[in-house]
Amino acid sequence: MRLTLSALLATAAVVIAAPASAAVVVTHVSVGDPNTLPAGQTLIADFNNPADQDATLVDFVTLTLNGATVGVNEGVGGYSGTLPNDPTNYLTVPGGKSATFTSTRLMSSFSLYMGSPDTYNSIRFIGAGFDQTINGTQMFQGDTSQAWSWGKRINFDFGDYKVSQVILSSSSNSFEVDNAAANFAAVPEPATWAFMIMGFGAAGAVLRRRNALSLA
Ligand SMILES: [Ca+2]
Ligand SMILES: [Ca+2]
Repeated sequence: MRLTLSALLATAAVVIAAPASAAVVVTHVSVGDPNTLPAGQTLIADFNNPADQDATLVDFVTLTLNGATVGVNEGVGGYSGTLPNDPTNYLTVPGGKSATFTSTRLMSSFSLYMGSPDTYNSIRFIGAGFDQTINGTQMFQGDTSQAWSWGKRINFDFGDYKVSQVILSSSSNSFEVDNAAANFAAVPEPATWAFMIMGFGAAGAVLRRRNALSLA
């Protein structure tokens, strides 16, 4: 089989090319169910231990609570609402504060069980060449009830993009969430890397041969 340089470069371009679409797809995947996770997602944080607020269940994710609280005034009007069917502790992001998940493994989707929908809640996703903020109106799909009886798992799918940081923030009290989960992108197999390196090597060899021929 004879591989031309253009074919090799086309293959390389497909591997390297930046994804075309840039929209986070927001889906409400379950109602009133704190615990069921979307297929393929891993639980990151359950916020059940107020004494160890940034405890995470996977060692490649860190959580920074920039004024957000766990086990503080949960269900106290004016500060933190409640999450239906969830008797455990959860994360409250009050006005002017934030909470940041940072992962060394890239995420292809992320989800949270959320309560009391507020338009002033927001969630920001950051990855290589990617930075998108979803506001409360988008996140809760127009639901502005602020009802404490409202509880849904909301999933954020990044399409072809990969996200390494998720920032929850709110401009007023409060943004209440529990049981954060994510689908972590597969780490390329050694064989895949070997194939790519061989491909680049072959492209280089063709280039060198062409240069040698043109000098002749
Ligand atoms: Ca919890
Ligand atoms: Ca709320």
